[in-house]
Amino acid sequence: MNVTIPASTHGAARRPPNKLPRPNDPCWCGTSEKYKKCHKEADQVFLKEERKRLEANKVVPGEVTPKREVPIMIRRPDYAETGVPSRGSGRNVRTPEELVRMRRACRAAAEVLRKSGEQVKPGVTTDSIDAYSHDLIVSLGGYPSPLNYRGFPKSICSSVNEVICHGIPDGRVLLDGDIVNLDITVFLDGMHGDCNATFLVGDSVDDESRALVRVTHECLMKGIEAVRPGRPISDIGRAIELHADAHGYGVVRSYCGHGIGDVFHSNLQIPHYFDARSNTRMEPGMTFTIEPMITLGTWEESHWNDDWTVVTKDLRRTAQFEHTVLVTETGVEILTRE
Ligand code: HM4
Ligand code: CO
Ligand code: CO
Repeated sequence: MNVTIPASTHGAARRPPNKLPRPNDPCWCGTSEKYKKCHKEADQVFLKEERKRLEANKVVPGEVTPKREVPIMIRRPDYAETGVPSRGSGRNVRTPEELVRMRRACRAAAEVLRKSGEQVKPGVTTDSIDAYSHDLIVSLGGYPSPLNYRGFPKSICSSVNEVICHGIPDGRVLLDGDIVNLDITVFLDGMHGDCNATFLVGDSVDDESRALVRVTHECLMKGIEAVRPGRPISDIGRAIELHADAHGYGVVRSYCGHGIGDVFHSNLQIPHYFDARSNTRMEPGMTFTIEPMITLGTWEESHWNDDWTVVTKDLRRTAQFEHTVLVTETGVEILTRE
């Protein structure tokens, strides 16, 4: 027999806000009751249950396969053998000739990201996606920039659910309902092109994660729209943080966008939050990445003991999108487009 459960409001199993009221403050739910008399107890139960659920379902490291080979014909970056990248020229502005080569590297990265994203489906391992991306990059005449960069063991980064960035592709299968970020960087014609996107695995991704992925993409686009010659770098993070804040999301602080060109990561830093110290002014010819990592809960992170994998401290989900962009005379050009 079907019974209709009446829609309740007070005490309903609804997610409490990230910033909880103090006991004597009014409840977050909109009544005039004090928090301690209203949702405080229900929130404690909810959060305890959620912590248990997140702990039980967290991503665990899988088997990492041996380093893939790159044909001897393909031009490699300096760190390919040693793992130690050179400092680069220190110039943030590219010459027109460098920009021709930058465009080729960036277009290739965009193609590899799109096609690798098409491989995302339940039952597939992140290692098999790494193999696919590696082979495609090599077939385009490129070197997969992450491979052996400061000893990174794989050709792409794959970051699932609570993994913020720098996930190492491994034998874990993607599950229906996961979200996964693929971060692709291609070294081609002596230049690096860097982009990433977060993909939904299967059809049963929850609405909260779908909203996170959509808003994270909006954060990237708002950051890009803030790029203008003569303006300080801090405009970018201000635009991103404003949009994340409006949705109650966190902005990861320890990883920033970066200058990119003949080196994978140059000294130029692009924070995704407002930082008044980022007062360097954007100049036509600068190339850098914008790659906000946005979290459902806290922006604080912890690290696996593999030296690479960064996860949210509260194990809630996080998403990221990235483009490599060029500052033009009038605004911005997205380079990682096909
Ligand atoms: S290494 N992806 N990313 N990412 N590094 C292998 C795959 C990688 C990074 C990275 C985002 C921001 C900054 C960096 C970086 C130094 C400090 C050496 C310049 O490594 O800034 O590296
Ligand atoms: Co990185
Ligand atoms: Co990057």
